Amino acid sequence: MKQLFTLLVLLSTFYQSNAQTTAVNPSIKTSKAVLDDFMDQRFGMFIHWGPVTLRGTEIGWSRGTNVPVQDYDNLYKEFNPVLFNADTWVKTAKEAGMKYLTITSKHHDGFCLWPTKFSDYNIMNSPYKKDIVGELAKACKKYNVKFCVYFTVLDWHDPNYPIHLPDGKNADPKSDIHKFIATMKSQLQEIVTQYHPYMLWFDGNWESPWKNEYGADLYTFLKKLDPNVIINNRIGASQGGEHPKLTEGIIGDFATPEQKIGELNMKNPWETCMTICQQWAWKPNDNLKTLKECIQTLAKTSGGNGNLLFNVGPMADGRIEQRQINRLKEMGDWLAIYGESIYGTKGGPYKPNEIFATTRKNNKLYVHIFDGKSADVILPALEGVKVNQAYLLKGSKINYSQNTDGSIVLRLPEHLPNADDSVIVLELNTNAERI
Ligand code: FHN
Repeated sequence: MKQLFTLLVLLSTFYQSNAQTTAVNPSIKTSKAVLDDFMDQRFGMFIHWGPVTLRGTEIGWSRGTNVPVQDYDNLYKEFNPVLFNADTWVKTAKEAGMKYLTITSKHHDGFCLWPTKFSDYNIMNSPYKKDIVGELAKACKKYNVKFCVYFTVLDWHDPNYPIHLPDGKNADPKSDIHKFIATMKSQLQEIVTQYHPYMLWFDGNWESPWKNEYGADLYTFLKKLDPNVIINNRIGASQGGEHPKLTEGIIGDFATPEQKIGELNMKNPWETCMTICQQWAWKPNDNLKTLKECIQTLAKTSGGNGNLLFNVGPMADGRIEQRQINRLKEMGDWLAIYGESIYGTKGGPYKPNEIFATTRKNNKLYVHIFDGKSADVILPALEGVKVNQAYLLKGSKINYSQNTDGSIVLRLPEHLPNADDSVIVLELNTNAERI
């Protein structure tokens, strides 16, 4: 009996301590005010870049698959992006209407785009010898774009990380995950104290060596360095399957649906990450998304109350492809007219669909019309809501009626101003954000 009791005490102690180490002290979590500011930005640039662009294959994932490991790991010796200009990249983001920029400081291939003291596998040992991360941080400050950093918790190049190839299964017995984490913390301390990122975008949390308690410890460590740094939900161990929502026990400040528009969620912050082409890193002749896809993705993301982190893959010489720049400029031109219906708005109250999405701010409900084919768009009734007036944003009045059940009928003009997304403003008898 005594042995059984001892065993029960040991087990409960183990589980209690384990539970404690996988949770984060609520008092250090990012404040609502900081997260609200992040969600008001709505639109950011993601950049996946590294020596692999010399091959035009996928960053990290092509190491040991499309490109032999030996070749891949020596690409940095040829990497000399002499046409890289941080101001040009940041101005491209700004002209696209993007409010923040996230650079892959270190992706799964382990190559570091800043002069870290904790790994020789970094940009200063390439022919280029300049601090890419630092240059971008400076340019973001100059052009008032929020600077953010992507960092992976898996590193197939580092001998202390147990797995050395994409989808590798057998942990290397010569590896040492605790030394790996110590190096990671030193590198993150460099990044946070030298470049002061607005947000840290973690990735790579799905492989077996990464434990939830490592993520809890890392979140706590980072918050001691900067209590206001925003951290995504890929710092704790993945719960399997798609990148998780922000449910109980998930460590991080916002959810990260990938290559798809997240679901309408008025409670927990989320940000969709998506490629403007198909590959994250640059690939010759990759499929570029149409302007309709780009604008409607942004509108539906905002309509779902989320942000869009839209990815470009710069080329090996340091330039972003002109066709990607042109597409982003077209998005910026749309936002120059309709940005009021995106930035600083809330999503909902309707679930985005193929006909329309809605965003809202104060007493205004913005109806994003994606398909002007039908003469009318009918919005289901909203309790206690009356429409006082309706008009095209920056345009003429819209005929409308409200049925006895409260549903709203918008009579679309024969020609809408924008085939991809024309925005109708409904001025309501109440604060639209409280519906
Ligand atoms: O493996 C990475 C991938 O290369 C890319 O960085 C995306 C961006 O969200 N994240 C991982 C796949 O989920």
